[in-house]
Amino acid sequence: MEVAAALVKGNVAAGARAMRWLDDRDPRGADVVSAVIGHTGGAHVVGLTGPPGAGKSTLASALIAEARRREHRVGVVAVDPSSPFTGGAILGDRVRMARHALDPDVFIRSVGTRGQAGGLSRSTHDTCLILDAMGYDLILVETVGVGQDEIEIVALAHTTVIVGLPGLGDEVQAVKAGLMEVGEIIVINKADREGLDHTLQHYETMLHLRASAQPDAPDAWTPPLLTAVATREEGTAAVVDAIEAHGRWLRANGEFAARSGRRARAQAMVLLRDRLSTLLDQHADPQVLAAVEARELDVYSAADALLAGLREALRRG
Ligand SMILES: Nc1nc2c(ncn2[C@@H]2O[C@H](COP(=O)(O)OP(=O)(O)OP(=O)(O)O)[C@@H](O)[C@H]2O)c(=O)[nH]1
Ligand SMILES: [Mg+2]
Repeated sequence: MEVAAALVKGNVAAGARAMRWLDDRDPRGADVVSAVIGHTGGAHVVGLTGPPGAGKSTLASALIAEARRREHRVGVVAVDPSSPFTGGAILGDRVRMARHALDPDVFIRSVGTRGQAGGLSRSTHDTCLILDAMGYDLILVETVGVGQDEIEIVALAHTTVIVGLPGLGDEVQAVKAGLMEVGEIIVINKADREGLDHTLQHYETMLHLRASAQPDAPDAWTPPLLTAVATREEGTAAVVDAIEAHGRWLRANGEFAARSGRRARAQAMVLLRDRLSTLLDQHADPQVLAAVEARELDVYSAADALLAGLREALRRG
């Protein structure tokens, strides 16, 4: 298959086409995935998450610059959680990373939901897979840490970087949303702003509480607490150091492959649910539905009848 062969050689147009097919649910997308799967598994997927405006895109741009100096090839996935409303944010993402637009070793893509349940994680996963096959060895996934969908996405990365900022407010929300439990590297960005010491103390306490809640393991990962001024690229080399260190830790513990495996497994379930939902729409017996609507049949019996109908349809192929 031409597109698959070209994209594993790093051809950008072929990669973009495969991503579009996957977005459009064009069956050629699935063919590409099955053709390139043997070329995947090498990329280190890093989730960057935190409250709106924390400086995630600016930080991503600085991390790209540093990672390029270290000869990484970098893919970036900017996740757009609520498509109709985030035109501005995505535009901001593009602007902040624009200086890398002409670098062939950097590939930046935005993904949205298109209104489908699970659509966000599906598009993110598909995009990461294609980037991985294209030979991008470091993939940054930027999400706003607000919704459950986004938390699920970051939980599936190899490494999760929480981006906080001085001043209490939104980042407390992020902590409440359970992000703190999944963060492996904490970066307080906008360290040039007031209230840094207070915020650092707050995060130190959180990390301390988290560490004491976990059983002692000699080889456990201790999340570093870093500060950065992304606009001036200050502290950003240390963030790349931490990402690389976490990558080494994951590989040394067999966790790298384990996390990739869990991600693939979760993705298979997402696809299965997606297909079942299509099947349900196709095979839901209109007579049963009409009977429920007319209140001739209760909803529980209706669900049983619809499921029996679906089983029968599946048996017939
Ligand atoms: N003072 C200061 N401003 C910064 C820093 N990093 C980013 N900014 C500014 O903060 C604003 C938001 O930055 P973004 O990188 O768009 O933040 P974001 O987290 O990607 O925002 P969303 O994607 O909309 O959630 C921009 O005006 C940046 O220039 C920093 O370290 N210090
Ligand atoms: Mg952004």
